[in-house]
Amino acid sequence: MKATAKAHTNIALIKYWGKRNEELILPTNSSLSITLDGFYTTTSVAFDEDLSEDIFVLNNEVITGEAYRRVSRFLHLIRETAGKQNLYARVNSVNEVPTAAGFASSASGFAALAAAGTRALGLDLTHEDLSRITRQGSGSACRSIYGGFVEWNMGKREDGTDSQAIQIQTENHWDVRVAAVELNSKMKKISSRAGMKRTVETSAFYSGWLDSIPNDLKEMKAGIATKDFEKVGAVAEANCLKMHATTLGATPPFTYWHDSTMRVMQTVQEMRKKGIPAYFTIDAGPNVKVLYLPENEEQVEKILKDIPDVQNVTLSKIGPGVTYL
Ligand code: 2P0
Repeated sequence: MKATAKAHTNIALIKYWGKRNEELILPTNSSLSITLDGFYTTTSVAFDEDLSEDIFVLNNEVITGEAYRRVSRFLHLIRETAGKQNLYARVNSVNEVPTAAGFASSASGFAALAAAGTRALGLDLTHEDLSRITRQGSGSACRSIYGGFVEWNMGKREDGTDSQAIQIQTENHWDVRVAAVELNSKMKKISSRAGMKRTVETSAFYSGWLDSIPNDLKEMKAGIATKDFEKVGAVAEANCLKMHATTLGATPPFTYWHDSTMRVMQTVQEMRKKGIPAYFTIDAGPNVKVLYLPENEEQVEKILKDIPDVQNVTLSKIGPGVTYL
């Protein structure tokens, strides 16, 4: 009744931004990501008949409060799936997702928890089944089940039975790199959960965002299939800008950008004018991720590190899906 799994974080090139069902975590649009090699979570789950409640230890610290409840609720879903409602678990998680890199750890965290938890209870699941369960812990986590290039199909059904991720290409298809640029920013954070909810409910631009997704997905998939970096980069950057535009159309309006966020965006666009193909994307925070090709790594890293307010630049390759240890 014990298992250990490792899962990597991912970065969306076509963003997930909004839910049609908050309970089941069903998205309003399909999304597409790459899994990253550099950042991962390793989680052991041990179910034990002597326990009267779950225990969650993260980086050697016992976790309580909302983070604990979220993990325990998710374990309950796994217990229900396995038909073992009254069995509690000891969860031990280690995050190799440096906060310095500016990544959220919920994607790798819930993917590793889902993989270890389901295996510990003897469930024999396909990757698609596992992705569907993982989705209910955190939406973006359902993409981290797979390595390489991954699409989360939003699905049509209201019970969520067709909303899961699939792999489009493995991590060996194409060597694209990502630089995670962490900025020196003390902005108060609006969680992605709260930010997407406000946007769906109030943004004047939300329908425009949704209308643009099918074509972005089509172009992105064509770019990945033909390894057309300019196309992949341009579509990813434009999709990110549209997502962030929706937040400015919300009531009350908000943005995740800091002035230094814009400085990095401008620097990336200037790199292109100098002939270095590089494109940015940004999630629900001020930090920037930059897509580039291996032959430009040294130049890109140096230029990014020289920008004022840049605290850290962490480089990553495309990584694998869930593995069991
Ligand atoms: C993404 N983000 O596609 C988008 C782009 C942030 C911006 O998925 O509420 O932590 O747990 O489903 O997955 C972050 O949202 O939200 C996210 P929940 P999640 O990567």
